[in-house]
Amino acid sequence: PSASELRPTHPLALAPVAAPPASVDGFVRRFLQNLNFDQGVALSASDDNDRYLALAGTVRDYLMARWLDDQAQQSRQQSKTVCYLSAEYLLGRQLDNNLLAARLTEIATEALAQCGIDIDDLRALEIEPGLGNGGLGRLAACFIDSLATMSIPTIGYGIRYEYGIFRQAFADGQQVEQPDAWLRLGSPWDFPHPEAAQTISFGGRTETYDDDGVERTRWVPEWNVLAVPYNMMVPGYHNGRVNTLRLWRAVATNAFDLHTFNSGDYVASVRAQTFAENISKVLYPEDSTPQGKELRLQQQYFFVAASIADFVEHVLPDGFDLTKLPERVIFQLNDTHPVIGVPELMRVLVDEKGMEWDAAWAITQKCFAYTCHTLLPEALEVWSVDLLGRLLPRHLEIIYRINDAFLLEVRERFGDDEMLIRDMSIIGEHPFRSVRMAYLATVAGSKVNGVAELHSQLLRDNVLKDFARMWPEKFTNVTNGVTPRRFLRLANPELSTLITETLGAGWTVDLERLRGLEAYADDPEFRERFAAVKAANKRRLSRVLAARDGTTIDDGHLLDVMIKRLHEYKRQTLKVLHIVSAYDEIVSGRVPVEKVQPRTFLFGAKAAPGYAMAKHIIHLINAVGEVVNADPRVEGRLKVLYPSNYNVTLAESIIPAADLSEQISLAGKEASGTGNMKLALNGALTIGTDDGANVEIRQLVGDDNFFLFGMSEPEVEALWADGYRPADFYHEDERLRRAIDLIAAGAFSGGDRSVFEPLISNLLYDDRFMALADFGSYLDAQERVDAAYADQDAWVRSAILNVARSGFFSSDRAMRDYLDRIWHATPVH
Ligand code: OAK
Repeated sequence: PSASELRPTHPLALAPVAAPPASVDGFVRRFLQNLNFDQGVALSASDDNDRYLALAGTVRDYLMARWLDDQAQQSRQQSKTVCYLSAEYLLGRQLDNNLLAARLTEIATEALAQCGIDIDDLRALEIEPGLGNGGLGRLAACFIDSLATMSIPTIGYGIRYEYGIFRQAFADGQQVEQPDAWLRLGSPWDFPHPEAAQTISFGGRTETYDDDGVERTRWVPEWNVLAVPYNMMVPGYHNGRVNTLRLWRAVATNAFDLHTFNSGDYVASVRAQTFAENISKVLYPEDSTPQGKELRLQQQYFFVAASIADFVEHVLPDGFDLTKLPERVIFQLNDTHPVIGVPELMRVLVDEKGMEWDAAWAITQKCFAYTCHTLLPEALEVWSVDLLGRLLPRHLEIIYRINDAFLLEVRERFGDDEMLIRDMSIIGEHPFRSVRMAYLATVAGSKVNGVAELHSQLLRDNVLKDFARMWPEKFTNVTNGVTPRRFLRLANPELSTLITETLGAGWTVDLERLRGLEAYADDPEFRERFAAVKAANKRRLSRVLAARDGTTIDDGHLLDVMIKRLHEYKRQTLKVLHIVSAYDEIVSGRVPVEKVQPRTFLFGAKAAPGYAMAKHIIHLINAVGEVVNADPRVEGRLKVLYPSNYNVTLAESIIPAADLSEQISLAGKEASGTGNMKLALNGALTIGTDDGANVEIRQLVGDDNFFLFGMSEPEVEALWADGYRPADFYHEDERLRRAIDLIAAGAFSGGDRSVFEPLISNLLYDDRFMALADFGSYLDAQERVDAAYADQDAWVRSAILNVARSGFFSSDRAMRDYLDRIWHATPVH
């Protein structure tokens, strides 16, 4: 018989894929099998990395049957799939999350113990996939976790960067960046599928041709690369669901270098290959400050074009009627990075599938929705028309046509107001002719959402106000959320146990149940246990820091944490000014040292490598830390810690230990924040401005359990309109003057006044984010913190109430909101 006539007949070949038995015995067998047959070593000869890889492989094996089943179901079923398009996924370590999801934690621990292995030793080996910068990337990771847990058919699409976010080290207090070779020890969690590769084209020109009397356009590209998918498992929590995260890697095509190769220049042909593979080489380390680099546009088009083609060709059944596409998919645009997908889908429908423009546009508009994650004007992505036209000539034509039709609509609606037309055009003219990606997304999307109430309001009122006037129903809010599996259950096992013993187990997937803890806020025994958990988490963090940096957290210290990207709008400088002021008050004898509440200030933050001011701030934090930590006059009272290379793994140790959460951005600048949610959920009290999701946190936890300070957004606007002069605040506030003078005088730079001069003059004469204006109010709030912490009983009560009232911030709730307001997809069990 020919191969095509062969059919499986063996009973094993006919049976569905089976997971190994969920027992210690079953786990041991599979683990040893993987160690021997996949890693090629005997247990006795294996090292920790072999063992880690075999362990990861074993966990994978348990999830495999469900995964294969869910993938098969995806093409059979008729229900809608959420395709989350994101240039970043900041996943964090996989092992523990996957063990937890599959209910294997105890079994695996015991199985390895019976093999003479401490599972903790293997846990520590995993290098987290840092395929994101900060909030936006971590949010994507929380969302896909929730979608799997809620059994929503989802594919996360993104890029498999060979190098993720850089490793941060400090040299003389200054940031140095090192490459993050996260794949170097193997990548047990993903599966390459070269057979499902897509060819992605770039460059060239367009031409028209006659198609049976109809004039059509086609793209004649100049070069191409292969996009090879790597699939990762996204297991739901305790529900057997395993969704897929599909990350694309760029590989050179043969066609690409054939010409050069044939001409005999082998070296040039290899160079060409390197050029193609550069596309997925490295994550751009800029958070909210796009540089308009060509390679970045290549990355964006590369992953979005591959994802759309993948969905249309591989996920949908053969012969699918594309007019029904909106019933089967919603492409959610995670900020503007994937927005080039809009003209790409138009190109596929019109040029490749021969659809009429209007029909294709109606479909496209239903298939996309756009989430905006910023308010900073410099974060709104624009691409120069020159660059876009060179790299994607057909897409530029399509964008022009979309814009023409859109501007006609604007004229119909608002008349020939040329100013308005210029303001709303997808094509901007200044300072250079460019495509405004947020506008394209807003025009194309079925919905546009902000990520917290205040942020969505400001989008409607300021950033996208003309669009909101035109299509009020398009705009909606979905307040962000965080996954309680990683950020409570895994990160804070002791608190999780206490909650489960108090309320039962259901809270992990129904976080509003934490409300039940309110009843225990006044229970002395519960309070004592809660306080003991916090103390234990601080000791655990202290051990982690001791092992990596040789630093510790002293007993009895209030742990005050500020963990987030380093950015001027987040105002790490305001925090430093507070520390310098507290230090100055003691050493100048203005406050007796024994009156000071002992505090450890902990920072975690990376700066974009090209962001000079952010790097000055890092240097200042380290410089202040060095002086404060070495000064016997404040010993035991003030301490500054700045562990390098803050990432998801470190966050999981810091968050459960924190007492105070610093959320001190200038009002109107932080879209939402999600660290604020994680910290409140773990019983830290927030000191914060009325910004982003802080507003909702405060409303929920109550004013008594939150330290509010600073100007409100309208007050910020008013002061700005008035002509803000930071130096006035410097002259009027003695504490501020003393703190700034101390830095300026070189107290933290060995007497050298030049070191922090750029930072000081920026504060005094520019201070775009108004740190000086909020300083007085901030210090007053910090005094309230000290007073509150002195009453430990009351503090613990507030901390419990923070946990009890943070259930709203589960990403499960956020996903329900997206499903109801935007996606209209349903679970498939
Ligand atoms: C990154 C690049 C471009 C635009 C925005 C970002 C970004 O990370 N934004 C952050 O998104 C988070 C998730 O929505 C928010 O919590 C942060 O406030 C926001 O800065």
